[in-house]
Amino acid sequence: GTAQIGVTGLAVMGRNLARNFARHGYTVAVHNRTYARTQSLVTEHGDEGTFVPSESMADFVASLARPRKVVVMVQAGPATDAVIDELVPLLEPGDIVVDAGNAHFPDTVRREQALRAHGLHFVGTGVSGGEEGALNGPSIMPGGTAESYASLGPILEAISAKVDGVPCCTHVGPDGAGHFVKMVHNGIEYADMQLIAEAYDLLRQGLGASAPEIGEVFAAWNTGDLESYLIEVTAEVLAHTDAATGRPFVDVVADAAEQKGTGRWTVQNALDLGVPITGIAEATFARALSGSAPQRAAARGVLPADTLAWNVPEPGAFIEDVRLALYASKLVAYSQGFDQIAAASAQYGWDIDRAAMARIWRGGCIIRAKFLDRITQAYERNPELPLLIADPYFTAAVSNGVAAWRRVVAAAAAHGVPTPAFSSSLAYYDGVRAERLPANLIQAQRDFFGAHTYRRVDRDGVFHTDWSGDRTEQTW
Ligand code: NBP
Repeated sequence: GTAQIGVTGLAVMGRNLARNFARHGYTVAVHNRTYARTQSLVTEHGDEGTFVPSESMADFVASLARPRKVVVMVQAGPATDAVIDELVPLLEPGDIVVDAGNAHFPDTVRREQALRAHGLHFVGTGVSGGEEGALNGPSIMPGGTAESYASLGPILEAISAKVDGVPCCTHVGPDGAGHFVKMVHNGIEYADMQLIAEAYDLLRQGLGASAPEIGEVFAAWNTGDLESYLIEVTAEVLAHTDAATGRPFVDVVADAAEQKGTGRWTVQNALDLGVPITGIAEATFARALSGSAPQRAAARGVLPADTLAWNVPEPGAFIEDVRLALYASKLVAYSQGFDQIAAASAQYGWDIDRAAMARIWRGGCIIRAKFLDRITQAYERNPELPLLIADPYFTAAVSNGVAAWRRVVAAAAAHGVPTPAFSSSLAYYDGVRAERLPANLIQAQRDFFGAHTYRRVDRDGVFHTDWSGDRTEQTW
């Protein structure tokens, strides 16, 4: 065979990835379970490059140059396993199977192990940016062996988004590292979206501003520290008018948020690792609360809303407070997400370079933003940095916003406006910087009822007090 790369699974994502490869001059073998999709790709876009269509998996594999590189872009879960099972007997040692779907990283770890036993490279790869990104340049997060990246990497880098000429693609780490990092990316996206939604709600309730007016505020914010794809999208959505009613579009959209599950995976993993990602967790739960129809119906008219009349005396100052609070909360959410990457990297032996992760998220993905450069710089200054907001730039940025942050969270609480992500981010900030937390009392309680022992501030060692007896202290 002569094709340099193959794509099997030609629904929206796979079709656009195949076109992206072809547009970059690669000869692309294409295959799909249902042949009609393969035919329509070649009929509609055959002029964009060189496609080699095959009806059978065997012909598809035979059309590829060795070592073969096969990108699998099918539904995550059993469909991915079915395609892998079909591929493996047709491949030879040294060939590379790339799973570019949204697999859960433990599945990727399992598949990598299974394919390694056949002498095959399995590269679980996060691909962000939706269908538009797949076609015009996504952020790409490949796991797998360094050996596989040597031949696969240049092709993926070629089709990835570029920022300042730098590809938004790098080798993340072994086995499940790529899909893990994509998962955390999505978790951070949840937090970022929730924070933006809370800022919108504060401006709506505090100022009585209309959606288009708030859209103008977001458009202005997009020229400063907050500049990002999500802020830009927010401004556009808020400015949009519903054709049917003539009302602002967001005013006719039902307020029950849905999710496909990557936020949940992120939070579940954070609980396993013991990493407090309060921003992502609150964002995931806020979506769940918004969708809790029976509970919301039961509360309506029974639990008094108590939203006090909110007359903000100086709208300009309030808008600036919300902006500062949003930026500080966002820094906390990102700091937490990068902590989770560090913890997973240590736990699973991945050696992930956090500076590089922030770099490949600058383009092609949903959380793309200028400020990610700041994160890269922080981890370049100190690759072992234990807390992002302890880096000098971020410490200054958070300190600059902290008074505004407190005013906004306090005012929201006083007026009955829920700000779970703003509030929990502030609580995290106050917790992580506290000289002394009330965990001393937790330890004392645990020792009282469960003899769980405690440490002392004045002496080394592990101690237990005989609570049910004479209350003398024993060294454990
Ligand atoms: P879908 O997730 O809708 O999957 C459809 C594709 O899977 C079709 O090619 C279909 O073949 C194939 N397929 C299925 Br379903 N079962 C199969 C089986 N047992 N054997 C072989 N093929 C099978 O496609 P998509 O929306 O393009 O998404 C592809 C992947 O990309 C998914 O993992 C998804 O989670 C991920 N994704 C990522 C983003 C992003 O922003 N990164 C966005 C959207 C999706 P058929 O044509 O014969 O039915």
